[in-house]
Amino acid sequence: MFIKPVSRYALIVFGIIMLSMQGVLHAAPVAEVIGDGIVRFDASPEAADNRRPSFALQRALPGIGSVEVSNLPVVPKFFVADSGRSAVTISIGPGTSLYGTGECAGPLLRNGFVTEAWNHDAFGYGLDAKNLYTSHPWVLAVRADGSAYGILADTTEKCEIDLRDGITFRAEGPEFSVIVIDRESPQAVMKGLGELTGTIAMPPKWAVGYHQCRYSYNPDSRVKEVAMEFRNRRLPADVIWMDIDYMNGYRVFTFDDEQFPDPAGLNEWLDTIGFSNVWMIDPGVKREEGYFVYDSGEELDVWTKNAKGETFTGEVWPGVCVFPDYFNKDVRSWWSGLYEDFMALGIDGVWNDMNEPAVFNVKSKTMPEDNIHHADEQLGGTGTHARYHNVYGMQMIRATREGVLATNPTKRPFVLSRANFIGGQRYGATWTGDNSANWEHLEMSIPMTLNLSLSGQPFAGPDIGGFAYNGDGELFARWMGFGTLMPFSRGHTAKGNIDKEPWSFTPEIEATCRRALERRYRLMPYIYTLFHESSVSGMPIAMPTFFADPADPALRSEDDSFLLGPDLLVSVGATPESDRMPVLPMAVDGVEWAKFDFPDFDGHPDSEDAHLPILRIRPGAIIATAPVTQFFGDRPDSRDELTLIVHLDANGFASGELYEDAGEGFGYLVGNYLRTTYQATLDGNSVVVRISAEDGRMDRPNRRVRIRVVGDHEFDSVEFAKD
Ligand code: MIG
Repeated sequence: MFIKPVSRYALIVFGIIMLSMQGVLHAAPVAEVIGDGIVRFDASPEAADNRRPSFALQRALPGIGSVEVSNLPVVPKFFVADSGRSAVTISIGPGTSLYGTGECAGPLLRNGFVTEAWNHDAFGYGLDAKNLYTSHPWVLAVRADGSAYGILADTTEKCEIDLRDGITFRAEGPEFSVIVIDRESPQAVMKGLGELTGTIAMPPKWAVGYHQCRYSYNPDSRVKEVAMEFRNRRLPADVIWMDIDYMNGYRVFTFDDEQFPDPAGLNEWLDTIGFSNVWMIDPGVKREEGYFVYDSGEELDVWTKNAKGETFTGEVWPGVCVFPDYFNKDVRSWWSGLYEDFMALGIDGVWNDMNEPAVFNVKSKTMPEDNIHHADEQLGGTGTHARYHNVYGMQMIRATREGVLATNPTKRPFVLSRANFIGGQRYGATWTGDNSANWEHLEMSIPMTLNLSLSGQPFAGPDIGGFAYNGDGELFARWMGFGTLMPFSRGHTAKGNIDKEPWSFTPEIEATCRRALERRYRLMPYIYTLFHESSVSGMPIAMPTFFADPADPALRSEDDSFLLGPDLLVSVGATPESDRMPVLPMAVDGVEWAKFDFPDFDGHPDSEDAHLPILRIRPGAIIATAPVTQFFGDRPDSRDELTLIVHLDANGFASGELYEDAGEGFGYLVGNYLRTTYQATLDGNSVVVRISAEDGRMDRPNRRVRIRVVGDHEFDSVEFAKD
C-alpha cells in the first residue's frame, strides 16, 4: 500500500476498522431517510456535519427519519482509496445490470466499464472515451427480479465511476454523501431521481419539433434559404440555429455587421414562415477594452481568478478571453442581464457551448484546477476550479435561463448546453457533443441518449448525421430515420463538411427524411404528452427497451431499439446491413407488441422505407397522433383531427393519455390544459372508445377523432363516444 497524503492520517486513525484490497475502510456509515425509499449515507457523523452544499439536489433535503443501517439491502461502504481519494463501494447481486453514469460512450449496459465525471471538450471522441462533456455521478442498478436502485455520489469533484466489480466511486476532495433510491422498478427509481434532482421544465412546443443546424449557416441569406427550402419541399421543421459565425469576431452578444446586419429582421422573417430560432452564446468573453460585455464585466469584476488572484485568461474562439465566475450571484445577475437586449431581437432560444469550460492550447483543454471561484456561501463559498469544474456549465445555463425568463416572463425558456451536471436538466437540454459521421457513432447515439436519460436528463439527443466528417447518404438517411424520434431532434454538422440538409443527397434520401420528419409530427401529441409527464415526474422520454419488462434478462443489453415513452417501441437498423435482430419484449398474455406505420406523403405505408425504424405499440396502449403539420402553429385543418392508435390487450382493453396545452407560456400551470384518458374496450364485436377521465380547464377542440385499431384482434365495428 502506498503512503497516504498527510492530511488523510487523522481520518484514517479515527475511521478504520479494517483494511481491504482497495484501501482503508471506514466504520459503518451514518444514514438518514430523506424520501420515500431514499436514504442518504455519510462516512461518519463528522462527514455528515461537513457535508458540502449539493448541486445535484434541487433543494437541500433534511433527514426525515433515522434508519437502522443493518436492515438496509443496499449499504455503501466508505473508504479511502489507495490513490488517496474518497471512495465508496456497493456490491451488487448476481444478475444486476448497471446503467446511467450520464453521457458515456459505448453500449447501454455499463457493467465492466470505468468512466470519469469530469466535463471535457471531447471533439471526435471514440467508443472508449473515459469522460465527455457532462458529469452524472449516478448509477442505476436493475436487479435480476426487475426491482432497482440508484446510487448518487453527491460530489462535484472529479469522480471515477468504476463498474468492474460492483459499483465504486472514487472522487477527489473530501468525503461525499451517497444517496440510495431503492424502489420496486427502474421507473420508480427514475421518479425518485426526479424528486431529488428536479425535472425538466416544460419546453415550448416548437422546441419539441425538429431542429436544423450547421456550423454555421452564414450569412443570413443562407439561413433564409435553408429555412425556405424546408417549407418549399414540405419537410416539417420548427427551428433553425445560428452557430458562432453570426457573431462579430466571436464576441458574444454581438453580430457580424456584414453577415448578420439585422438579426431582429431575420428572426421576424423566419417567424413569418413558422421557424423559431436559436442563437449560440459561449462563456469566453474577449478581453478587449471598448467591448461592452468585457467592459461591464470588468467594472463589476466578474471574472474567474487564477491561483494568484489575478483575472484568469485563456484562449478560445475570439482570442484571449476571460471567463465569468458563474458561481457568484452578482455575476449570474450580470450575465442574465446581458440577455435582455439580446432576446429583444426576437431570439427564441439560446445555445450555450464550450462551457466545460473549453480552453484552447492547453493540454487539459480547460482552466487550471487551482483557479479560484468566488462562489456564494450557499453554493459552498470560495473554492478551486477542481472543486467546481463539473458545475461550471450548469451554473452558466442557470444564469442564462434566468436571464431569458426575466426578459420574456410569459414564454418558456429553451436553453441547450454542452456541459452540464446531474440535476442540470432543471436548466437546459443536452446534446451529445461532437460525435462523428460513422456507423459506430450512429449506433452509439442510441445508448448514449438512453443513459443520459437514465441519469435524469431526458431532453437529449445526438447531432443527427454526425458532427465530424461527411459520412454518406445511407448513413444520413438511417440516422434521420430514428433521430427524429429522439427527444431532442436536431441535424448538425461541422464546418467544412458537405451540406447535410435532408435534400443534400438524393431524392430518395430526401423522401426518407420527409417520412421520418412526418412521423415526428404525427406523433407530436404523444411526444408532447411524454414531455409533460417527464416535467412532472422525471420519467424518461426515451427509455431502454427493458423498461417494458425490467425482469426480462434478454432485454437488458438491447442497444438497437428504444422505447419512446412506455407505449412505443422503436427498432433501428443500426448497422450498415441492418442485420441485427432487435430483441423484443415478450408477448403480454399472448398479445405481441403490434407493428404499425403511417401513410407517407404519397399514401404508401411508410414502413416500406427500409431506412426507417420499425414502430411497435404496446398491447393495451392507445397512442394519440395528429395529421402532419409543417411546424408548431401550422394548422392545415382547423378541425385538428386526432387519430388514436389502439392496440387491445388480451382482455380486449386499452388506454392512453393525451396532454394538450397552448404549447407556450405558463397558463398550463394554472389549469389551462386538457388531459384526457381514452379507453378502449372490446364489446362483443365492436371496439368502443370513450373518454374515461379528463381534467384541466382548456376547451376541448372541436375536432374529428379517428380510431385505428392495430394488432390481431377481430372485430366488426369501431364506435367512438364524441370527443
Ligand atoms: O470548437 O460553435 O460542439 O456543435 O458547432 C467548436 C462551433 C465549437 C462545438 C460544438 C459544435 C459547434 C461548434 N463548437
